[in-house]
Amino acid sequence: MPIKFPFTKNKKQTSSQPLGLDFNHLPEHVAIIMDGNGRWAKNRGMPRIAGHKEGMSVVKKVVRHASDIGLKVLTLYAFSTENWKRPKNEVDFLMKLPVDFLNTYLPELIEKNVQVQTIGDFEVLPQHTQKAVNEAIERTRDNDGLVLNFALNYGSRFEMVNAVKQIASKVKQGELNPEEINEDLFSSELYTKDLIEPDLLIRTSGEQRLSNFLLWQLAYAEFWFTEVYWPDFDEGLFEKALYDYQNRKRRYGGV
Ligand code: V07
Repeated sequence: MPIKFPFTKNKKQTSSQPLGLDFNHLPEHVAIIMDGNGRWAKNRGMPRIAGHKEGMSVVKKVVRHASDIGLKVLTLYAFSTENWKRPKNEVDFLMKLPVDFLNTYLPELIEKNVQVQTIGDFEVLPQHTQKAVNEAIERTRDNDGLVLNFALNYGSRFEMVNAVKQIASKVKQGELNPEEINEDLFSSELYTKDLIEPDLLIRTSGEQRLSNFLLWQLAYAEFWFTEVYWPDFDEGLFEKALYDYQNRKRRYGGV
């Protein structure tokens, strides 16, 4: 299926002129905080879960686009360690979304050569969630296209504290000398040990915070924010983020 570039459907924030993306110099790893689903629903007099459901359709669109333009890694913040504080019905609904998503979309992920991965404390998720996601990981293990990395029950401080515990225990066992502790060793104890670092962070819905997302890994990333709620995000805005990223790089990279 031919893909038309650039994708400039969104008239609100993107120009109707071609953006002139340089497809040879895209970010390799894009991370997204998909915020504003509840507010999107509230503004329409709908329950919060309706916003999450709509948000899930946007995930499909963005994954398709990321895969089509040849991104290497897309990390999506689907559920944070803080999200357990939400009402039980909302948490239950959120935990069914991976099942729902994969029921309808796993064949396309396989067809597109996408590899599914997760970061976060996976073992405490409900069995049905784990089962669906594990099946997707299993069935896409040998794919070498886009890495679709879902942050599920993820918290960056928890991740780093665990890394410190691992390192401390190696020192205690005499397997490691404190002098050998460096940034690479620390990185190798994080969930993201096998991934390249994000080049670009996108957050929707007007919030400009990291909210405990990839604190270590985003050290050198560009940050891009939009007022648009996640259910209204689309390929046009995604391209705008990539375009702005390229322009920033050009300005102080001297390329
Ligand atoms: C979730 C939809 C997107 C907006 C943000 C919150 C709600 C896709 C997944 C998913 C996760 C793992 C997987 C396949 C799909 C998902 C949760 C929430 C918990 F293997 N969207 N989405 N998971 N939302």
